[in-house]
Amino acid sequence: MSGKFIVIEGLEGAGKSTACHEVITLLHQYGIKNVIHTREPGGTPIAEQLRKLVQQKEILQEEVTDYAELLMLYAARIQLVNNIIKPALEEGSWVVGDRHDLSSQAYQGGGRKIKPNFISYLKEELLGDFSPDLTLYLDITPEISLQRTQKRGALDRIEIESLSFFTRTRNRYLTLALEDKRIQIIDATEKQSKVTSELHRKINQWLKKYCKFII
Ligand code: T5A
Repeated sequence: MSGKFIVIEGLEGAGKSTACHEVITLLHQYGIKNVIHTREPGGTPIAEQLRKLVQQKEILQEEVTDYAELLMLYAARIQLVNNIIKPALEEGSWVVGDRHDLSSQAYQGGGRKIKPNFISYLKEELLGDFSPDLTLYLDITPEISLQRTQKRGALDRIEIESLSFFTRTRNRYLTLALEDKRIQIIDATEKQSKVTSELHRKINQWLKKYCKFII
């Protein structure tokens, strides 16, 4: 595959949407014109339907079990990876993803306390060795996350979870990020302009190291 896959991760309100746009603009400035923007769950007709099932508070008046949630997220992911992301990378396009597999490890593994081994098994079976070239994890506290999402209005099925759920999710993000050199942490509690300049610095550094042909 000749394109690259860059993923932005973080809790609700971490600034992922803004960061995705910044990364795409920066790539365009480097002359990388074919850049696709994806989001998870979502990004294909089936995956968007699954997104609704995962996020809506009252789906057919039936409780969503933790395992059903996990499996719906992986169903959405595999639709997106196989039908959109892999073909795009093979054509030489770059993909900037708003969330990917790390979200499941953090939210379902950390937040929901599903055994990490089971999630790793699903990942291995469904995605094999496919993984992002670079992940930028925007780190905020659950308290700041809550403040920012509450400002936006009505909360969805996951956003109404407890502070301890988001604390476990954040802790899992941090643990995984520290174990993997392809995941970089950005302090996203800072004001927007500072977060953006740190994002630029990290991307520039990474492009210089791994994509020498660009600079
Ligand atoms: N999920 C998803 C799982 O549980 N497991 C999985 O495997 C996957 C893939 C998806 C939901 O699904 C869950 C996690 C989620 O609950 P989503 O569409 O990714 O949802 O939605 P959110 O994460 O909820 O997206 P948000 O829009 O809330 O977050 P963003 O994109 O991180 O934040 P953004 O850029 O929209 O900013 C939110 C607000 O904060 C402000 C912005 O101006 C905006 O108002 N803000 C800042 N304010 C001050 N200082 C800063 N530095 C700021 N940065 C942003």
